[in-house]
Amino acid sequence: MRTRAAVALEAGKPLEVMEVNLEGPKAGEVLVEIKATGLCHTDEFTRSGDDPEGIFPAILGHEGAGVVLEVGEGVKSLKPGDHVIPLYTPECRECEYCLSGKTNLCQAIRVTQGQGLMPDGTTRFSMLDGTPIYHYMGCSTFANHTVLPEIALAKVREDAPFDKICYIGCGVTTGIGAVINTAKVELGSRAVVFGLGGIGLNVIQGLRLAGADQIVGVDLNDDKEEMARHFGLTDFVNPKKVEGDIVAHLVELTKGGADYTFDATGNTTVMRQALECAHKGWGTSIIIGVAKAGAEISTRPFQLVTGRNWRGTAFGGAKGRTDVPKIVDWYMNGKIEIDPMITHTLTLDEINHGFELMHQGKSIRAVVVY
Ligand code: NAD
Ligand code: DAO
Ligand code: ZN
Ligand code: ZN
Repeated sequence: MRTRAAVALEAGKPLEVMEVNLEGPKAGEVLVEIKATGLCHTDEFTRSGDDPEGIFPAILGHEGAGVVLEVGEGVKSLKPGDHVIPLYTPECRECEYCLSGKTNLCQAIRVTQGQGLMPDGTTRFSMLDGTPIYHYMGCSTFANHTVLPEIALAKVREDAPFDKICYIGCGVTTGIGAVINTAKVELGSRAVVFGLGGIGLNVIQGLRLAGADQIVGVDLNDDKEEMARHFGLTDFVNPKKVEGDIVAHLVELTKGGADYTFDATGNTTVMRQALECAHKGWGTSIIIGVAKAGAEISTRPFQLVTGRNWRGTAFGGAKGRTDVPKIVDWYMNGKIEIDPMITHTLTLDEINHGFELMHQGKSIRAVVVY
């Protein structure tokens, strides 16, 4: 079949909206009509050329929602008409990692996914002249139709709006999951969140859900404060306005250091600050942000000797097929909020404008509706 897609032809160039070929689903695969997709910072990381593992030409996008149109041989858990959210972290429920109960990093299709290929080592997308187009994070939601392995699709309820729940495919789950699955924040905790963008705001609503007493947000952009307060922020700090050391300021503000801190900036200097403002003896700092290629983190080992913990999280530690449908329920039942964070709705033809809004710090989430 043919479908419309925004194709990343080369690193650093705007996406080009065009017709592409899409082969039908092979065994264990599913054809999905994507109804909406969010634009995440990680798509921009790859589009811009900052991602050393970026492969081109590719169809980016990993934060989608849609409807199953066709299933390949052997697919048992999904049928045409089912509503689904693509998962860049699949859940096969059979590999050593899935069975460990200790991680969400299913490895069943890891190698081919990282190469921009389907599990059989080929692509389903191609240009009209036959040139293969690579998949991205196993999802490629910047195409109106895409093919995914069955294990990379979460089946969700049918009354949930696609233009909102697409955000659960990355940002919402990453932020809330970092709090609940990775940090396991307790009632009454004090927390500091660095970066109040599409991920940080969801860390904040996760902290409110977990019953944190103090939620400090740190951002260079004062405009981020108002939305963050809506989601549960109790204290806002702009480092540019702090006289002296930001770490000392945050330790004092949290009365000795935070129980939990989160980096949602991707900046390695910030990651160090986040670790060092965690409480001596027990504070845990979670890295969510994806740093530039080749970047390294550092601190004095004594920070760890004296009881601080440094950890990271991918997709908020969530097991996609199990946890994502529950998060959709939380949204539909009013337990979490998404709508105010969807600040812009665009057509596929306007997708490059979405990346401009991201750069200007004007959007939290821009969503393309097909
Ligand atoms: P965003 O651009 O919407 O938000 C980043 C925020 O950080 C902005 O508000 C910005 O003003 C602020 N900021 C930048 N530098 C800062 C500094 N030095 N001090 C304080 N604040 C600063 O980005 P996002 O979509 O929220 O993504 C955040 C990070 O999370 C990115 O690195 C992204 O790639 C990563 N991410 C990780 C996962 C994961 O599974 N680990 C998933 C999705 C995104
Ligand atoms: O299993 O080795 C692995 C890696 C899984 C990829 C997890 C990526 C999560 C962080 C990237 C940001 C996603 C938007
Ligand atoms: Zn993302
Ligand atoms: Zn697995």
